[in-house]
Amino acid sequence: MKTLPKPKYRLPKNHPRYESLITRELIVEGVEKGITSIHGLIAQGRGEAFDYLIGEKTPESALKAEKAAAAAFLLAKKPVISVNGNVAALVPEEIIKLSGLVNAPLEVNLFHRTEERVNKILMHLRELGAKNLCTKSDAQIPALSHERGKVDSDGIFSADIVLVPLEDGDRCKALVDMGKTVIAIDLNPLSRTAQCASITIVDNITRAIPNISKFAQELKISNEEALIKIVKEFDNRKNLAHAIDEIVAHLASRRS
Ligand code: PTJ
Repeated sequence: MKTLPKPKYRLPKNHPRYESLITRELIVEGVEKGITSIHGLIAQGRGEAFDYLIGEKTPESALKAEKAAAAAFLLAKKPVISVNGNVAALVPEEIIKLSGLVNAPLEVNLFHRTEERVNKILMHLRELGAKNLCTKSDAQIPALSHERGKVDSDGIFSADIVLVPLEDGDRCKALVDMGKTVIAIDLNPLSRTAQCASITIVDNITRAIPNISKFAQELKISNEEALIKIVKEFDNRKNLAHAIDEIVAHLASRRS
């Protein structure tokens, strides 16, 4: 069961934006605990704006991508889940569950990296029961000069599949250039990460991670051939175009 933060102000459960306010509270709490970067507040605001545009529910295109992501994870030889400060604040229990289901270790990889924050996030994940963690930073992603380039040689560096939730940057391209399959979760279908990932999930991470876990549970009994078919039939370009069409259709439906 998810531990929800206790807001310092009164937050009535029947408030029409209760869920959204609780999500904000999780990010604020993350910042106060030193887990989430202060820039994470801005990222959350951007995410919220795009969530409005998709109607604050998982669109069909995202469900398709979430299913393809689950199949890709089940086929992977060495999958890794990358964790940043927003992910650690919003869905820590959910990524630990997914990590167990698809046997993918968690690796903390930060844009605004400080050793103090890396250690706080690791401690936070361990306290919640995470056991499968990649904790070294002994390798470097080629052609990526900023702090996100520091990775674990047994984790992201040698992974065949990497889940990169919530980032808009050049790491995705660098990982794709290394020959990896990159699964991105990003509410902005136009971000650089969304555009260059192998499988892009345009959905809120709070819905996307439980959905991937649900599909992974369902697909666990499928044979390899069936999983390969799901991944092969998934076309990221087409699916991103579908996500944009869904935004346009949602906006049009609100015009009257
Ligand atoms: O913890 P750090 O130092 O690694 O920093 C993490 C953040 C997220 C602050 C950093 O990566 C960053 O600044 O990211 P950006 O450039 O703001 O990009 C974040 C992307 O995630 C944007 O495209 C947002 O639309 C998207 N986003 C934000 N919140 C969510 C989201 N996507 C899915 N679910 C969300 N809740």
